[in-house]
Amino acid sequence: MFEHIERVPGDAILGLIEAFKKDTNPQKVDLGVGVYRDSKGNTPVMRAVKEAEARLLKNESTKTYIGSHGAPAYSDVVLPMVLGNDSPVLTAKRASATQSPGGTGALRLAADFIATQLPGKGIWVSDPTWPNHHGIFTSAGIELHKYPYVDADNRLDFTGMLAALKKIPEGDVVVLHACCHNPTGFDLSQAQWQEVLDVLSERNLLPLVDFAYQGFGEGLDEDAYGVRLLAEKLDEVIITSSCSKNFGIYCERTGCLIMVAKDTEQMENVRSQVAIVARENYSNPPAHGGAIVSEILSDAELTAMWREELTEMRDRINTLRRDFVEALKPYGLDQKYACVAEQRGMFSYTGLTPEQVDRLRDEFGIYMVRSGRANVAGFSHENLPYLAKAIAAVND
Ligand code: PLP
Ligand code: TYF
Repeated sequence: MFEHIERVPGDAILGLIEAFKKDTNPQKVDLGVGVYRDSKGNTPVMRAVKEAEARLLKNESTKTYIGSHGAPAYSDVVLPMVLGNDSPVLTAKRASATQSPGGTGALRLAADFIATQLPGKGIWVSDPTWPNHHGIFTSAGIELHKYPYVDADNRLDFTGMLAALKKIPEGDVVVLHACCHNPTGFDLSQAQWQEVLDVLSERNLLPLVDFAYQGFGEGLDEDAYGVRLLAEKLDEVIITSSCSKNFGIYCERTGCLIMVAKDTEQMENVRSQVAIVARENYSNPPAHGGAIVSEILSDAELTAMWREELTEMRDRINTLRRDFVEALKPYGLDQKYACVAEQRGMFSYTGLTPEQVDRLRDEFGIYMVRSGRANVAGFSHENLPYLAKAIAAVND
């Protein structure tokens, strides 16, 4: 039965982890997979998470199923985190939250919902986008298309993006990154979100906003600007939220699908269909990550501790962005890579070519995705001089 099955290459981003481990260069630098690192290169468990887990272990009384929508306590804290404490969408009771196995699980729920409940609708993703978007939507049977996002000079191509959005067939789905665009780091300004809103509204397009990095760009509320604008101004919005990065609970698989509908009645109809999609995929989501998040966000002391740690992470990344450009000054390359200080989130489209990325890996033990995407959290004040020297060498 299995004779004909071909072996296929693994995920290029995850493959970098293995290649990096095997490299014996003592100065090697990992700028590959999108996981936060502290100044020592570690991805530690956040203090607020440790404390929440201690409390959970002490108080947990059952491990029974939590239901297809997950724990109500989790929805109760995630909805205001994403939509805002005083959101009119919440007051109007037109948002439904379904706990999911990570942001990826939420994307899969969204994909299956679109495929079964909105048959024939195409989906539009930015070019480039997180490669998993392609796989998730096409494997659900949805026709995938791209809109431009970056120009040939490695800048946000907002004009091209908007022109393309204006030509999308009415009723199709448009995937937008809420903040910290993966892989480029180019985010929309508030004025640009407004222009996107106008096109979505005029052309009756359904936004699917992928919100995997809330708090990693400018702040928890600042990063939610676009999400909240669309949810408040449009009748229908799909949001996929992830707690993997902002709570550092990657392996606990903690995310949420938020469906915003025109009114409570329609929201409840949609919600009943999402429950079926969840049930047919994995029945119930894992409970632990959601329990950590609700423990933290329902306790003022833990919330303050978590916010402080998240701020530390964000500030570290944004400082490293500026220091990277500064480190390139002696080589006369600061203007060429100035975009790194302007981009936001974990990633930067540096503008390095695939050939330069190959040389950085082979000659210097510096690992990043061949598109030139670097995980900025992999920079450190120890490795910046080495990185700058290596980048200067591959620019000769
Ligand atoms: N969407 C984007 C753009 C991402 O970069 C990620 C990151 O890994 C995800 C979704 C999914 O995150 P999770 O690990 O929560 O599944
Ligand atoms: O883009 C990244 O690096 C993160 C992590 O199949 C990731 O989003 C990468 C690839 C993948 C799953 C997660």
